[in-house]
Amino acid sequence: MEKDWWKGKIAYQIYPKSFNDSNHDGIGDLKGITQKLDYLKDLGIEILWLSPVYKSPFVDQGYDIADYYAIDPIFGTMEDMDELIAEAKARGISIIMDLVVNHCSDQHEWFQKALADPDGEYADYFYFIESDTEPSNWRSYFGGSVWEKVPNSTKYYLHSFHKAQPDLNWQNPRLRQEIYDMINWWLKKGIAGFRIDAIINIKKDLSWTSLPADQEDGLVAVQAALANAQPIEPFLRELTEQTFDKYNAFTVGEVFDETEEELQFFIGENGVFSSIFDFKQAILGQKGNGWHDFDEPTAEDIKKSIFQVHERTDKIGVLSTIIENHDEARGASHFIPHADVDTASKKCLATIALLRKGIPFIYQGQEIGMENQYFEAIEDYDDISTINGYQVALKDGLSEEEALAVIGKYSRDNARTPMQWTDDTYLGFSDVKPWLMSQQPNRTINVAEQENNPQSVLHYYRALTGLYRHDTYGSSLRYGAFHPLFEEVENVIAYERRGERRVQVLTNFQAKAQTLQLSQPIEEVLLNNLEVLDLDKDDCLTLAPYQAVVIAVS
Ligand code: TEU
Ligand code: CA
Repeated sequence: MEKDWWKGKIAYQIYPKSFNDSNHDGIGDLKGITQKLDYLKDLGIEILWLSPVYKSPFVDQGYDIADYYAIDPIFGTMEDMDELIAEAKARGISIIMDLVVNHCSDQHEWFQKALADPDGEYADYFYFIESDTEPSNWRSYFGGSVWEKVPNSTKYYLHSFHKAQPDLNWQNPRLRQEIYDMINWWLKKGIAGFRIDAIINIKKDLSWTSLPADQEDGLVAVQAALANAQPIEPFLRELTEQTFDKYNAFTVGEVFDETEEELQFFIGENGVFSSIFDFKQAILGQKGNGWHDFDEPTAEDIKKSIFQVHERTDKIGVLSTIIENHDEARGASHFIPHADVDTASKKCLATIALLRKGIPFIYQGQEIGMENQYFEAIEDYDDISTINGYQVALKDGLSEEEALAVIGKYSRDNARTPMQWTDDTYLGFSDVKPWLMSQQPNRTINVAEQENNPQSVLHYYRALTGLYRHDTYGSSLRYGAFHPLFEEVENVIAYERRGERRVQVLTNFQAKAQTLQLSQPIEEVLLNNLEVLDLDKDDCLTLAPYQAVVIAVS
């Protein structure tokens, strides 16, 4: 297999609990995914990332792993997994799994053994710290202290996320070896690589030094302590050499806030990962005080962010790009102004996202333009982070109604509801009540309807991914350089992909028309999200609101 086999490919993320239920229990499963592989192939998918399917108590929806070598029974069996890998492969689709090794579940055998003997060898798989009181004032990602008392002991253990997700001690060579063995076991099985969860958190400030509080609870976000942590490089270098390198695996790291230097280390020549996600657009407008303190991103913000990201990164390595994932609001609801959300604007957003340089990850349902979901009450939400976000908003003085509105916008459950296959009672996802569902799903958005509608968002996504396979222009879109165009024209997001050929992507991300003077004649129109093309004899192209046009120039 070629070294960089994954470059220029199109990826898709599945949230297994909510993709397709094959055995009538209201929970998506592996057989359900296998049944939909032809759908994914038709969509042009080449890499498939599964969010965790390992054995788990699901406190954080599978990101709390109780056994890395087992499939959770709600998803099926190891045979189902082998079948999925083989069937995907037969369709030219590589499967990557979620690698969650900053922490495991408190139900994992290692942690159970550690609890049984807080001074024994397994305690050293975790951070068990002797202390009269919490060793530091760090706040976990899901709220509250990162420290929890070890029962029947004078020690505390560290959890950067939920208390049911104890952090693993990467200082311990035995723990590291266990992780490498597990990774190699999966790679040997035939998976093509991993998306690597929360990986920057494996480094710790081992002096457990408290920092100035950033909120009234006296705590400080645990991220702040990463600045004083021991270097992460030796761990990741060893990880890669012991595992991924041997299998030529594709790896994509979940990395936030990387410095220029770290970028080199992660994805540069000799980088430890194949790629990392570009989260710069996802976090636009975040001010660090919680979901209730958030500025909505404008078209200009999005454009500046994308241009800056490519300027900074393309000379170093390959990014994986998203507009949404299982931790974010739906892209259509997040990036398009509320009044403008429709088929045209969704296609416009899709054009920008899929044709920019990098490996685009389409999140399940994005390809039909699924939007944020309505939940009536806080009790209807499942996600622990949402419940925390709600409490933080209340503490900051918002009314219950206001707090609910805020989480309605940013809750992770917006993206975690069932995939909408049909307009049936349970959306063609299941024939019984799904594990999570909005009281008022927008049933008009569904695969069955869009299959029959050539103007649909789904057909448009197929056309976009079809361009990657275009005989003449495909390779320029997959591998070509990224050059901003019309940077100074407000609310126009446009760029050229330049490889052997030149392809220009011109989008008007606003509710009013905008004229562009093209610098050369159009050779061929490769894609247009509207029926009209307003071009005069002097190569003045007037884009209608949310029009997206992809053209070839010589
Ligand atoms: O997310 C890590 C992370 O730092 C954030 O995305 C965070 O979970 C989110 O902003 C809180 O609202 C990864 C996974 O993607 C996420 O689903 C898990 O909950 C988390 O790790 C813990 O494994
Ligand atoms: Ca099921």
